[in-house]
Amino acid sequence: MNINSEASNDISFDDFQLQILKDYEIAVTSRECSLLGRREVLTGKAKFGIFGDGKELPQLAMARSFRDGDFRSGYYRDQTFMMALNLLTPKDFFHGLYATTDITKDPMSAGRQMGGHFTTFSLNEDGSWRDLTKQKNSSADISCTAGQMPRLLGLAQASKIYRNVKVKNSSKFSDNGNEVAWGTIGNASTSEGVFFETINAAGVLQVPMVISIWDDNYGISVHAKHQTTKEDISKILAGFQRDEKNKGFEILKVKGWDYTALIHAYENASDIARDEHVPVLIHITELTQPQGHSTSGSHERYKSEERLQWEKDNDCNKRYREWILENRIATEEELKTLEKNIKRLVRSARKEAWEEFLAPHREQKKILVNLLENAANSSINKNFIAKIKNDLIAIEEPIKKDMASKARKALRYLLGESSKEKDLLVAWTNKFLEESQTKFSSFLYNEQSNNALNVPEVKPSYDPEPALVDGRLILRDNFDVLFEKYSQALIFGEDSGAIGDVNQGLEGLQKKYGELRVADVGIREASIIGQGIGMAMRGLRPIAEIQYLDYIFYALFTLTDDLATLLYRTVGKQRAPLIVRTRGHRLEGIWHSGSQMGGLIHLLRGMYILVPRNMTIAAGFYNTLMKGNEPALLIESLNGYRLKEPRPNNLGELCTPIGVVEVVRPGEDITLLSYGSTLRIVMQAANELKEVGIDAEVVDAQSLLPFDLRQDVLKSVKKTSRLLVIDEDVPGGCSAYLTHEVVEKQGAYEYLDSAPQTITAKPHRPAYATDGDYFSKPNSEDIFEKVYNIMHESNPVYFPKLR
Ligand SMILES: Cc1ncc(C[n+]2csc(CCOP(=O)(O)OP(=O)(O)O)c2C)c(N)n1
Ligand SMILES: [Mg+2]
Repeated sequence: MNINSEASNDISFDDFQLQILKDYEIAVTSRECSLLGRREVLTGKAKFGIFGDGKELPQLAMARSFRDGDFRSGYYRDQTFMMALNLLTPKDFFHGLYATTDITKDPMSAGRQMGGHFTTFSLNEDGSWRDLTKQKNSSADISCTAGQMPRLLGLAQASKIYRNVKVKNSSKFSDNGNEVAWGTIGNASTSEGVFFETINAAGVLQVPMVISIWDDNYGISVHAKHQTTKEDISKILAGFQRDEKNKGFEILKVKGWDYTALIHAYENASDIARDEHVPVLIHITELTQPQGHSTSGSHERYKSEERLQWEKDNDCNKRYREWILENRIATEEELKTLEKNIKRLVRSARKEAWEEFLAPHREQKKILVNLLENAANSSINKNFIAKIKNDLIAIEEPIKKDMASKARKALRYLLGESSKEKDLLVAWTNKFLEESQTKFSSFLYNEQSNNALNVPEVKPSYDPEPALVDGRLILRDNFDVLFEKYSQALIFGEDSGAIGDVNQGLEGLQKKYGELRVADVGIREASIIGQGIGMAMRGLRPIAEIQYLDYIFYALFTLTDDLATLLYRTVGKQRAPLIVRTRGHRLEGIWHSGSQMGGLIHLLRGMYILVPRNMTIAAGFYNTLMKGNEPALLIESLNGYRLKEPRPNNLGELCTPIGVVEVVRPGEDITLLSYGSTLRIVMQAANELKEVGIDAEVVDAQSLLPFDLRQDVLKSVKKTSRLLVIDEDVPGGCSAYLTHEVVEKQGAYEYLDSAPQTITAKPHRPAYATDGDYFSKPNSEDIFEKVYNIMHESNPVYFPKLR
């Protein structure tokens, strides 16, 4: 549908005039920030700048239709939208540019993200939820193009859930599902696969999502002809348009300089999405980049003279101004006065922000100069320290690094001396480093008391003669209790609904809890995770299922860029307690035996990663996670669903502690640390080793992130003096991580009588069938022989050579 210019008919003409001038004021303010922002980078005050110039007008229209409770999931061009909603002031804007590490000054990320990444607070200081229905919400941006798409789907789907499922205590999150999730994306970023994946999923799910495409014909220097078939994204998406017979999208196309058409389109989109829960796509064409893509280059290098001239003539702010004059909404004189005032206001906001950015640094500088002077005067290396002090004095606009570096270098000249002055310098340095480090490193994980790590253990309890049942039944019955207990819990994945997952761990639960809470979804891992992230950000407790661990890589970018960094990049102001359920480790062949734990534990810092060896422990982990607030990846043992386990009588209640290892077999001679499916093989080898007089202690890591917070493995090594880590990842993968944890972090090297060693899978993928497994993954003979050789090396007489 092409939208024609026509005034919105919901408000009076006087009000409309006022609105127009207010919008013009915001457009000019935002533009002035962009222009000055670029200068701040070019003069060296800020490191990088990417701005919203050339995209002002459609964002004003979007802001007009955005209501309390709504969510934005967008990208770095959206400063005008944020300003229109009073969520970003010019001063905030400059603080973001300078990277001020104070959240009250840079509310977007306390300096952690570059400018242009927009956030609102979902959480109070104590970690409790704010009332999200009483504020306008922006989910925290990430830089990765189209990375905002998966989460957008979940933010929209939450409304659908709240409208159709009875969720207890949901008043802070939704008013009957009336909230719209608003996405924004650049034209070139629609080339990403996840854009198409998400669009398709939103059409299938019919969720209230309005996605705007800011089309300026370029993605940095690359023209639309290299990006988009027919150079026209709405044209090629036309097949998604809904009609009388089929559900789908409403697709609108509007020119980015046409104010009335924009206002009309956004009102229309808002109504369709909000009332009908139909997704809407708005293609905004003819946008420009007055200053090029970012501060990293100039667009004169790659745009033709004609294009540059066209952009000047069609700059949305310029055309808006012309339209205001043509329609006599204001005079030239009035606009000039307005523009002059705005210039002054933005300049003073910039000045104030810069002064505020520097103020705490200058204060610390004064203290440090004093300390250095006193230390110099009391030292035999007076001249060297005085030089450092003078160098610091010469830095007029100091940053933290200047002070940290100078203080630490000065201390080298005080080696071996002892004085009160030195002690004071040491104390200042330690405190300064600690406080500064916190500003950059806090909130990788939840630092509040509502953390799953604080959930007390509840051991499984058993009837006197418990039934031995398939592992999958333990999971199923545990999920049953969870869904009963938590009305905000829901699970979805490929085959998770009607058949109750590929291993029947959810058998019958869709019938009981409905198709929205136990749901089948398309084959689209990235947006499955996105669904989970978005819903978790709106107070639901989703469990997103990735059918096999081997396929998590199709979602890995969303997990690592979005979910794992969310708490960190918002300095604890937003969270998504999403549980990712999957199954992995050895089963059959290259694509169903993955145990790529090294990759995952490195890429997913910020999440918990749990690898239970059986389904009772897995059930306990789910229960613990539901009581906490952290995102987690839980990998069930793929070959454990049909193994018999005694059925606990406290399913839904038992809680496995996170970050705690379990000694599964006590022993004296060597510590065998393992996890997951491999652990069963380690146990078999340990029993066989007993026959040759080797008494191995077997420890199940269970929780890789975090690992062994009580340092129980160290206790084990203190007793055995030997350590072998066994897993089925590649050499140097997770086994190297575990060895680092035990030997270096826990300090076990002091107690070792033999070199710490690892047994892993081969570096290639696991080959098919039983022999493929035997020769690809560690087997019990490998473990037996490795342990035997370690013992042989330490006592060749008692343990003669084996082969
Ligand atoms: C996944 C990913 N690939 C590449 C980049 C580098 N990059 C940043 S912006 C950009 C161009 C985006 O163009 P478009 O989507 O049209 O947005 P515009 O900047 O034109 O508004 C690229 C390639 C990135 N940030 N993320
Ligand atoms: Mg573009």
